[in-house]
Amino acid sequence: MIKLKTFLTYIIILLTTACQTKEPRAVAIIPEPLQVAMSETGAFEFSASTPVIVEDSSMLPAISLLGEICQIDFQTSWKVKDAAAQPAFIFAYDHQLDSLSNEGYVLNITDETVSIKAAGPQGLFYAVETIRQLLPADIKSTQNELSLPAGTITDRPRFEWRGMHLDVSRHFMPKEFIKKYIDYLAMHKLNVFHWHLVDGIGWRIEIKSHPELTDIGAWRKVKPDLMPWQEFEVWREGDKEEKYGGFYTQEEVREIVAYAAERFITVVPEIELPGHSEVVFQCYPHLTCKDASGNYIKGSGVYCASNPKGYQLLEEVLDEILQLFPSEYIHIGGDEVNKTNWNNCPDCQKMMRRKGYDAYELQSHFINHFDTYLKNKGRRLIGWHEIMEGELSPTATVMYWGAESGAADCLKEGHPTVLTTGSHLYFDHYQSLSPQEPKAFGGYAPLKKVYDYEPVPAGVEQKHLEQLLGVQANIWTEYMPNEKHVEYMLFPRIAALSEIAWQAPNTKNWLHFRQKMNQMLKHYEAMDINYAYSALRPSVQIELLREQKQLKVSLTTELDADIYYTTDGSEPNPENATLYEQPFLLNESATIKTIATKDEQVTGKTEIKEAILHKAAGATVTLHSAPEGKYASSGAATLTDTQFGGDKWGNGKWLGILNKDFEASIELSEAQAISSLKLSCIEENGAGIFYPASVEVFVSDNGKDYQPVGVWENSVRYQPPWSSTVNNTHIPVNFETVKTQFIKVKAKYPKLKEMGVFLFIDEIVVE
Ligand code: TNX
Repeated sequence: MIKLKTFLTYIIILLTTACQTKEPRAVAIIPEPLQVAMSETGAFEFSASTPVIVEDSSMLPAISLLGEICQIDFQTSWKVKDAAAQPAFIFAYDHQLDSLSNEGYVLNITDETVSIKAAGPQGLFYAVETIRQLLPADIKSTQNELSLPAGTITDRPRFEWRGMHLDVSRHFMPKEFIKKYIDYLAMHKLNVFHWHLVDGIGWRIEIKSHPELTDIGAWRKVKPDLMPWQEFEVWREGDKEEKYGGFYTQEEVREIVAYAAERFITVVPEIELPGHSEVVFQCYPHLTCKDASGNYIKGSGVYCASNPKGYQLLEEVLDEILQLFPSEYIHIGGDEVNKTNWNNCPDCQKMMRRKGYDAYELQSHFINHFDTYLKNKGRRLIGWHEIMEGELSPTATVMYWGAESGAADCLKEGHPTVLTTGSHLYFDHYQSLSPQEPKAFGGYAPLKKVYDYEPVPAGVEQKHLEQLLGVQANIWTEYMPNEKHVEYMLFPRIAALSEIAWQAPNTKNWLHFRQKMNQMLKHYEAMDINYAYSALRPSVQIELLREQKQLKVSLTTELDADIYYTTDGSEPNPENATLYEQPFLLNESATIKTIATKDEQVTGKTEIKEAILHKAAGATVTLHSAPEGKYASSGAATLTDTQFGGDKWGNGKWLGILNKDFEASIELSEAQAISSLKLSCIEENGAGIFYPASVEVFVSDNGKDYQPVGVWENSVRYQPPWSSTVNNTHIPVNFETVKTQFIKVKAKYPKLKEMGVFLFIDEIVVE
């Protein structure tokens, strides 16, 4: 029997094909080219003996890529103008194609030739990356019988800056992996590798004039049970603790920069200043501020802004950086500068008074110093958007990492800008809500959210839009100890990034992308890339049908997969479970267990979700304690909608009540016998979110006069150290069966002197 989903996929393919009259043969190229016109028939067949005709040695990067992809050492002939030998690959420059920019190309495939034309070598290289995707992913299995479908592809990128960042400070990544990373970027037609070489807990690049920076600063003490940034200390010769770290020698850096250049990738190095520099001060304590008694102030990770020695060290560092990196842009960090030290340092205070600065302007003084320094050396400064605080030099370029809603205002400041929008392009954030995801930074950026991101904000004048250089995604490695983990966070989201960065505006199409990803995942597999299964994990949506008192259950995966489920508590597998074809209804509570398969392979562990149809489901609730705006979810209705927020309190499904007791009353549609109320709560004490101190339940005959029926008291003492573990429970209040229509629940918050306290609640379960 043909599966409904497969059938629908056919229909989609037919429709897509029918709409694109010029594209009778579907091809799956990511990022989507500007124009694809495949012929109905015809193919170029080739082998190791097929000649490759080139004009000059500047074409070699494209040729060697072609050889690598096809796993063939092609015989290259030079400037054979008549191209008598056919079939042949013919690479040629065509300056008429300037309008496609240096990076665009025209790829024309016929039975006789593959003609690859571009205005420059970079375009030729990208044409070959497109060829990669016209060939089978598992090239070895083709046994050298290779063929390319006939047709013409004309292409050029949307943005000139198509970047991918990697933080190697929090966790060090070896040189060989950096090269792989560069290959991954090139494969997705990205052209900037932003290498975050310095941060508070590790200096990762050899500086010959200051060897301490890596002799000491590249190594830290491993402290069991602590995150690397907690109580950070460098490791020194003789220390007994285990050490962690690593750095790149200048020779290795040169090798990487050259490797990237052969793949048309500019390496933009980042040397953090004036903040995020704790490690520097463990090497050179005298570069921090001194307090009024002349003691160095520890802890804020910021250079003393009135000490010329700090500027001098950084200039000497930058002098070496400029020798190693030909990039026009040099990234100087500039984010999250803690200004407390400056406000407590008599010398910085004096300087601020003398110049009439506040702390923000002092920061600008620091940044602008290096803007001038770099400008005098023929380069440009780029920094995180906080450098705009104070009075930033107009020549500085900004890298924006705030939420999508702030991007327009950032552009209106008038600086050249790269958008690394934190709400969408932070690949250290979670890719799915499944408890199977490894620990990540708090945010949520699943594949489709990344894909749907449109970098050009509405309401920005053309003159400011012209300053938008492009887009970039960032990988911060606090929670990524090794390369495999970085790959997990990078893939498949890098594919979505490449479409945002390259594809012509307003032509994105999620269904088309979803279909193309089937082929791209095969490429990732053939390359042994540890891509995340997040987009192939079933997610369970439960909708309460209030009238019918039923639950409607829908199962989805972001990318194309088959989903199997059970509702009787048994473990699902493709043999015993039901193949999901359409939403189904539940008349009572059930445990829904799901798995997905892709190409017959199960894509992860079982996902389990409780569907709870309780007596207050859909009942009217009045919330007597207002939630905080950011954590208001759907207001009172959240509490009886049978939706559970899961283990991420910031996902918009939880109500967050700050520094007050929680109180809500429920009116059932008619009087019912009840004997328990469970308050579904989440805690993360380190984030100020606690379970209540007590929960009390009341009932009433008239909705006005309430009698207490049961209470639950928390036996835990609220005491630091506060854990950053997230727990999620249903706090039970059991009582003698009572028939009632009106229920009230009060939850007291624990009052703590040292911090604000949140209660997070998502459902009141009445049974
Ligand atoms: C903010 S984005 C930071 C990084 C962290 C990151 C974690 C930016 C310029 N600074 O230091 O690693 O958040 O998401």
